[in-house]
Amino acid sequence: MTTTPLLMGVVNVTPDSFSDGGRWLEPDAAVAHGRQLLADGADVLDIGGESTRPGATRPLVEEELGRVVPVIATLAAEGATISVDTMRAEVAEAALEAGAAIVNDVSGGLADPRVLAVAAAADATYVAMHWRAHSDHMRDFAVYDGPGGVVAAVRDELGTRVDALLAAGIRPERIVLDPGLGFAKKPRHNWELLAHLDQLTSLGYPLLVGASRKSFLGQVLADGTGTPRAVDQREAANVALTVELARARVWGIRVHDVRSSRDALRVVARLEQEGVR
Ligand code: PMM
Repeated sequence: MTTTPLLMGVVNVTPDSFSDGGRWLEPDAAVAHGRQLLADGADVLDIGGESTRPGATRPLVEEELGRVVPVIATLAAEGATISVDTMRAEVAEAALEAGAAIVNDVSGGLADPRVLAVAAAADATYVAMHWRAHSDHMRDFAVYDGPGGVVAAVRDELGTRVDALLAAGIRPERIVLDPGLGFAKKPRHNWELLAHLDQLTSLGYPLLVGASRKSFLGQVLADGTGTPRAVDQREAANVALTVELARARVWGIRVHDVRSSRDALRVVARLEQEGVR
């Protein structure tokens, strides 16, 4: 039996995302990009209208709605499984009405607690990511001095979010957790979390992980002068993580370049057929 994780392809309908801001802002461009990601082997399209890059300011809710809803409606009508990347109840509700099946909330319900009732009412899958603050000041919250460091803190804080999700009526089988790489985390925090995902899995819920193009990969690939590798040249490192995440049995992997991670997952699955692990 293979246990290939789901591949979630990112469609950022934003002017300012760190990796691809502005490229898919027009609805037609976003839809075309989504179709290409599906052709490349995406299981799910994660469509978002708010950039969460460090320092980003928030769009108006009307702007966010206008960016994502038409794109979701078109791609969902074509049969795609859609996740909406939003922290707002209003956007989640409109996205679910337009055909989305998953609410991917990077704040785990902290930014707008009403999102939990929206997900519960629709019986949607709900991804709760570890988060401490909005992007304009999240760097101030990258402090993990307690016993057990970042892994224990993220585990505890996600556990508290699970309590809130269940209290809001989200069914346990609809819950997915995410360590939130890069969100109020320094590079070493991201690596520690990746090295100890088993401690998060022990909460009893599937995991989604997004490392694609993030700055901690740029930093590990820095040149001799310490200059980080450019955003568009981090893909081989990301694919290495895709392999590791598959072997760690995560539920899903969030990536920008679906084709390369799909290829890697095929290799992992083929080796599993031979009895590897
Ligand atoms: N990262 C980003 C946006 N949304 N959602 C989840 N669940 N996990 C993540 O790690 C995550 C996310 C930031 O990356 P982007 O700006 O390239 O989309």
